[in-house]
Amino acid sequence: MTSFNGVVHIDTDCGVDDALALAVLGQVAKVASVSTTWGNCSALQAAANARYILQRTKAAQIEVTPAYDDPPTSWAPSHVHGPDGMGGVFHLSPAERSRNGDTAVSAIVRFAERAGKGGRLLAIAPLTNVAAAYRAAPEALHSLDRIVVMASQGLTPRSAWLDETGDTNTRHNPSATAEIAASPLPVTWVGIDVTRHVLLSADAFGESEFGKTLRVLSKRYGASRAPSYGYAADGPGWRVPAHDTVAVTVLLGEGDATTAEALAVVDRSSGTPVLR
Ligand SMILES: [Ca+2]
Repeated sequence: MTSFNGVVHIDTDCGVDDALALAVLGQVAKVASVSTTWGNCSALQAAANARYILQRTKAAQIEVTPAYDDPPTSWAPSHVHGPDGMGGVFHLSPAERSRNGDTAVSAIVRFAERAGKGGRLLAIAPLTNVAAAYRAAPEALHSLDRIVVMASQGLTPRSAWLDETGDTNTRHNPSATAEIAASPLPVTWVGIDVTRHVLLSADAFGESEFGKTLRVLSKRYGASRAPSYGYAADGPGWRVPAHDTVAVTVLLGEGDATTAEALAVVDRSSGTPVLR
């Protein structure tokens, strides 16, 4: 499936679509390390969620390091992902802080220093950790082969849909996104104007126990998205958007992304920050 043979670090706020991306990447790539940040849920909750998913893949032994910074007071969990980020399907308790004092930022920097051109970073969360890692060790992050970010929108016309549903990762931390967009890092942006068109149906999950679990998880999420995406909430027309998994395919070299060169600013004109 993949043309990329190196190692991968994943930075995630492990919600439902992150879970599917981790499940795919954990099976087909060499995942070296994982860090979490707040976004769909808290960073400690995201760590518990990511561990739960990765334990069912070939990446079962991989260290998951949460950030310890709390979300801003303006943050609240979305109704789409629920308080635990996974729609309440698994009832997982948040992870505990790591005893060795390691941080999400140091995990990213260490990965970049070790992997260099043999490494790719998948960022499927607000860019809080990635921007902090860049500030701490810009040359290390620049040495990576590629950083694939699920955020932004290409130069398609803005829409009411984007204003309402759009670029969650940018919306949660626009200054971190702007910082990475303005950097010389080797970033490939996978925009929501592309990922929104990749919709999975029930048969995409297969009939393994893990596949069935992911289908249950995805079905609730998909149903909650049905009104804004325009598919059926139930029955054979049921679908679920695969945002983060599209970023995985780009990271693995299986497809091209929205834009790489043209974007640089966060558009705040409607009150909904969007990278363009
Ligand atoms: Ca995410």
